[in-house]
Formats: sequence, C-alpha cells, structure tokens
Amino acid sequence: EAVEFGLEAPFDVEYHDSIGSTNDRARELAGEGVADLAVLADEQVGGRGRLERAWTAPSGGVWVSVVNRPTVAPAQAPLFTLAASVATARAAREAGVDARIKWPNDVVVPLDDEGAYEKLAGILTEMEGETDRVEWLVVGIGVNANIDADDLPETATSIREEAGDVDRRLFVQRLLEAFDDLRSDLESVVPAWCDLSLTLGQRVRVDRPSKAVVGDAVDVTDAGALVLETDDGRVTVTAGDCEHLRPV
Ligand code: BT5
Repeated sequence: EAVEFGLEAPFDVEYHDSIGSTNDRARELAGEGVADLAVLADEQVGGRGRLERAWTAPSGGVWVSVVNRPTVAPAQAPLFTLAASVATARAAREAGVDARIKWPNDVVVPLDDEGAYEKLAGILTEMEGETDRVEWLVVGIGVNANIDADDLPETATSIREEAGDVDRRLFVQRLLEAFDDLRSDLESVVPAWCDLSLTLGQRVRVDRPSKAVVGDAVDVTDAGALVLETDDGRVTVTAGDCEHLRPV
C-alpha cells in the first residue's frame, strides 16, 4: 500500500511493516512501469545482499529500494551504487557516525588506522535493459539504524551503537534527497565518493571469479570502476567482477 510519507521526500514512498525484500517489491513495481518510487520497510524477512548472500534486516533498520528509470547506458549503472553510498554516508555522518565508503557497495565505520572496519550499510543495485539502454534500475539501500549490535552479524555496526537512535523518517528523507541530487548530476558522484572513500590509498586484495588481484587502490574511473596499481601495472576492476575486497 502506498502511504502518505508525511515529509517532503523526492519520491513517493510505499511503506511496509514487514516484507520479504524491498528490492523484490521494487523490481515488481519497476516491471509495471513505475518510476521514482521508494519501497520502505521496518523489517525484511528475506533481505538480499550481492551474489545470493543473505542480508539481516530486523525491525528498526532503514530498508529502502528506489525505482529509477534513468536515460543512461548500463555502463553507468555502478554510479547509482556509488551515489547511494555517498548519500547514505552523508546521512549517517549528519547523525554523528564516522561513516566512510568502502568500494564497491559498503558504508563502514573504521575501527583503527590499519583498515579494519565494521559495516553500517550495504547497497544492492539491480537493473533491466538492453546493451545500450537501461530500462529500470532498482537501488536497494540497507542501513543498520536503530538496532542492537547483538541482532546483527558480528562484522556489523549500527547507528544506535555509534551515535544513538535516529528519527528514521528524517533520516530517510535526508538520504533520499541526497541520492536524488547525486543521480541528477552524475558527474558529481565520483568526486563526492572520493571525498568519503576509505578504499582509496589502501593496499587491497580483490577476489574475482577469474583470479584475485592485489594492489594499491589509486583511482575510480568515470564509470565507477576501481583502479589498482599492481606489480604488473594498472588493473581496473568493475563492481560486477568483485566478490570481496579486503585491505591487506
Ligand atoms: C550488500 O551485499 O551489502 C547489499 C545489501 C543490500 C541490502 C538492502 S536492504 C534494502 C534492499 N532489499 C534487499 O533485499 N536488499 C537491499 P553484500 O556486499 O553481498 O554483503 C552481504 C554480507 O554482509 C553478508 O554476507 C553478511 O556477511 C553481511 N551482512 C548481512 N547483513 C548485514 C547487516 N545488516 N549489516 C552488516 N552486514 C551484514
């Protein structure tokens, strides 16, 4: 059921107390031709991460999926993931959390100067289209907001743990506003991402289906791919190719 959100979010919002996955519902709506709508839930019982991984999504979080129908090529889709992570990190920072972005789709809180971190939020972008044109893009954003660490995986943290509870309505509004600004000015995404990046400057290992690659993360391309300086020269890794990235 679409509900009146009560705040001036740049998207219509369909709210659910409990749902399987907001991404699944958003994909369904996208298939029906809907645009600029956000599906929001208090709890997900079938939350999904990347590569068939499960996403823990108890009551108290911010689980939201945005339906976009942008006039871009599929190669630009990763910019929407980066835009969502920037928007999430900004909203979390406004809430008092030391949020940084880990390529390709995580918002994390650093634990030390050695690159260790706990995960605060994750992004799952899914799309449909042809080789030259995106039909729709669903950007799913999961933020551990007002949740006890005990109810999350061991490697996770929450806004509650870091800075105390937030007004989730206000948080979602700020998040969606920031995302809307970034998606309507895609050239601003990579510079904004670089400002909040934890990954740039780190020595990292990226696991890929082909083979792992180790190098210094030196840049992000205009299309959001990560550039590594390796012993054998520069290697560019796309988000679709990245199974895991960890500092080494
Ligand atoms: C992600 O996947 O980080 C993308 C998560 C996207 C979730 C949102 S919620 C709204 C929308 N609806 C959905 O069904 N999904 C989206 P990935 O990079 O594959 O990370 C998944 C891994 O993170 C898991 O294998 C766990 O190790 C860990 N994890 C699971 N739940 C977590 C949580 N709540 N907080 C932090 N880490 C978590």
